[in-house]
Formats: sequence, C-alpha cells, structure tokens
Amino acid sequence: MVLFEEIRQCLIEGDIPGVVEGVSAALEQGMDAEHILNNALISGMTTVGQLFEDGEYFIPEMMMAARSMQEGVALLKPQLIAQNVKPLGKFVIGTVKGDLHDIGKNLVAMMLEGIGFEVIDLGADVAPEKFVEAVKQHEAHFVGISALLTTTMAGMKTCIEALKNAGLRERVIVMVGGSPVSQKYADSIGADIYAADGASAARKAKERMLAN
Ligand code: B1M
Repeated sequence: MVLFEEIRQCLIEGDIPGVVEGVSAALEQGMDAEHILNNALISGMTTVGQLFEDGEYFIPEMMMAARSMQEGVALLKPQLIAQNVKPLGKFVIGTVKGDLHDIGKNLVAMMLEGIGFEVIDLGADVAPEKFVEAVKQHEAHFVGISALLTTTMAGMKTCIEALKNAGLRERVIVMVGGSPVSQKYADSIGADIYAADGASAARKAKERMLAN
C-alpha cells in the first residue's frame, strides 16, 4: 500500500508533520487503525531499530522517530479504544526502573483500555515501591511491567519480590512484556502472564479476569 509506505518513510525520517498527514489521510480513507499501526508505524519503528543497530542512526534520530510515532498513535487512539461501559478490572502498568522506553507500554495500555480495563499508567522508569503502592492504593487485579533493555529486565524480578514482601503477591496477577522478554524469562522470575504484544496482552488479561 503506497500510503503505508509513505507513512513508514516519514516515521523513519522523523518527519512528524508527514506522519500526522499520512495517518490522517489513511483514517479519512476509512483504513483500519490497527492496520495503520502495524503496517506503517510499528513497521517503520522496526526499521529505525535496525538502523540504530547498524550504526547508521543515533539517539537524536531515534528520538525524532519516537515522537513521530507518538503523534501518529495519538490520532489512532480513539479508534483503537472501543466504547466500553463497565471496567473489566483494574490494571496498573509501567516501565521498569531505569528504562525510559514507553511507546510499547503505551500501546499495551491502550489495548487494555480498549478491551475494557481501567488502566492506571505509572509511566516509565518506575521504582518497585511505586508499583507496590499503586497496586495497594487501587486494589488492582493486575500489574503489568514493561522492559525494553536487557540491562533493566532484571528489575521485573525485583518488582515481583517487592510485591511478595508487601504481602500482595497472592492477590495480584503479574504480566510482563517487552522485546527482550520471553515466556521462558517470565517463568523464571515467577510472573503469571507473558504477552508478546498489545493485542495478546489484552486478550490474555481478559481471559484470566473472566476465569477468576
Ligand atoms: Co532504545 N533501545 N535505547 N530508545 N530503542 C532499543 C530497545 C534497542 C533494541 C535498539 C537497538 O539496539 N536495536 C536497544 C536495546 C538493546 C538491548 O538492551 N538489548 C536500545 C538501546 C540500547 C537504548 C539506549 C541504551 C541507547 C543509548 O543511550 N546508548 C537508550 C536507553 C535509555 C533508557 O531507557 N534508559 C535508549 C533510548 C531510546 C530513546 C529514548 C531514544 C527511544 C525511546 C522513546 C520512548 O519510548 N519514549 C528509543 C527507541 C525509540 C528505541 C527503538 C528504536 C524502538 C522501541 C519502540 O518503541 N518500539 C528500539 C528498537 C526496536 O525495538 N526496534 C530501541 C515500538 C514498540 C511498539 O514496540 O516497545 O517492543 P515495543 O513494544 C511492544 C512489545 O514489546 C510488547 O507490546 C508492544 C506493542 O506491540 N510489550 C509488552 C511492551 N511492553 C509490554 C508489556 C506487557 C506486554 C507486552 O505487559 C505488561
């Protein structure tokens, strides 16, 4: 699709007005928000990651691409979130301490809202005690921890331990995710659910909620 390729290129070049224009045009043409997200924005971001890995892109280029993505996602948000009446449950979410990546976590939060959860988003670089405090304060059914760096993913285990120490582990379901995280890693740290992307995160959370 030509328009998707144009949006992808704008995102790769960090051209914020170009991404906004492209996404708006795609929506006006009646294209599905999830398709725009997957085939234009996430696909462009994957290329940006590759360029960074190859040493062709540096932090400023990644920042511009991230800002473009956030603007594009903001336009898609109303469509990605379905109209739900009663919250399915409460879901505290955040990116682990030391990690500033929040685009994926924001998408997961959006999908959870879309499927009917009330989401309490703690942002990025969240300390274990903040997760604990939020679970307690909101009497959350779930806590979701995101990590994008191999150097920060160990912090997920620290969060689970903090929940145990606070006596909350038995009453909250822990979900983990992020590109370096796997099912095997989730099992090794004692998480309840691993999800690879926003759609499966929402589906798995709903299934678990309805099973409880
Ligand atoms: Co960073 N970065 N970055 N970065 N960055 C990566 C992650 C990296 C893979 C790039 C690379 O080398 N190819 C690499 C990590 C290597 C590693 O640890 N193995 C990396 C690095 C090294 C760094 C720095 C250390 C660079 C430096 O300073 N030298 C630095 C770290 C800063 C810090 O956090 N302390 C850094 C900084 C940044 C920016 C600030 C410039 C920016 C982030 C902006 C922001 O988020 N607001 C940035 C970006 C944009 C990226 C890439 C290019 C894109 C990440 C992204 O948004 N992807 C990334 C390379 C890549 O991923 N291709 C990279 C799109 C997003 C939709 O996908 O986040 O995977 P993702 O989320 C998915 C799933 O993972 C899953 O669902 C989401 C939706 O489908 N998911 C969950 C995520 N969280 C979940 C939680 C769940 C369930 C599913 O349950 C709770």
